[in-house]
Amino acid sequence: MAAPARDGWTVETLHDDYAQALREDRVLYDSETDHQRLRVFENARFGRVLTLDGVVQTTEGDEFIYHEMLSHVPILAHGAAKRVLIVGGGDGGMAREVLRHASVEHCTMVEIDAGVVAFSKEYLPALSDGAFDDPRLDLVIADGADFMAGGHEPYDVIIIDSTDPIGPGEVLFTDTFYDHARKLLTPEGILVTQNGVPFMQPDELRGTMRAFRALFNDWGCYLAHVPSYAGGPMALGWGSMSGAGRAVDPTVLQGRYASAGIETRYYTPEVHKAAFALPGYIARLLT
Ligand code: AG3
Repeated sequence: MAAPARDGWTVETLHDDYAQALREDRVLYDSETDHQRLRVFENARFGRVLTLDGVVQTTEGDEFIYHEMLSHVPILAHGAAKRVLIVGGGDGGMAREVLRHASVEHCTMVEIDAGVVAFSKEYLPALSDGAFDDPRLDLVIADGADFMAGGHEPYDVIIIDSTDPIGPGEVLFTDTFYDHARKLLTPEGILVTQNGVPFMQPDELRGTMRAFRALFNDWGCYLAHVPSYAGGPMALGWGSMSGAGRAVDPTVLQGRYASAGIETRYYTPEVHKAAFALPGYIARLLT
């Protein structure tokens, strides 16, 4: 049964037994693209909120947490990432954070929905903050799964900035997709994924971790607290053929962070290391 509608509020449709509601102070956009229903409204606490098919994707207020943690953690753990691939991420927030690293020479972003990109530039310009004009960015409008299956020069970091595994995002959670991602990584390369909120969506993380165990030498997940992804911390998957990235020393991370010269609001080298500490109920989903 869907959560009851409330006038002037958006009630999220993601979970069966629990829903968050956000007041809509002003609806800025509401329309159907070829792939999904897109809405943007304004909320006093979160700023502009983007929903796809009734699920909160990002908000101006707390997007920094998710985007910083899915970009700086693998990039700084790698230490010399030159080529980065983003799958999804049409709002441009992930590309913005990736391109803050001067060491990144090339960033490919594969987004299935051209509508999300065009629309985000207009209604959520703070998200991309000029990233779409960066000459290092190569925007490809294609199905991420098809792109992955084709031959490409390998990447040092691959970031899956997906929706939940419902609708167009579903293929980004399959074993075949992860296997293709693995083959597209350099030997020290790192794959990171969006795996939902494990308290509410344990199977989403369990499924990805089962696939990672079979594919990667070093695998696991780390956590970030994003208020608008309600229901507990969000799990971010980690897969690599090399253990070097995850084992990196805190002092090394501090040095890399300092020389990258980027200012962050959630990420710190200490938070980076601590994010891999898993509460028991989440650790059990990995066994
Ligand atoms: N995509 C991740 C949305 C996941 C929402 N899931 C949830 N609340 N369990 C974000 C796209 C931002 N670039």
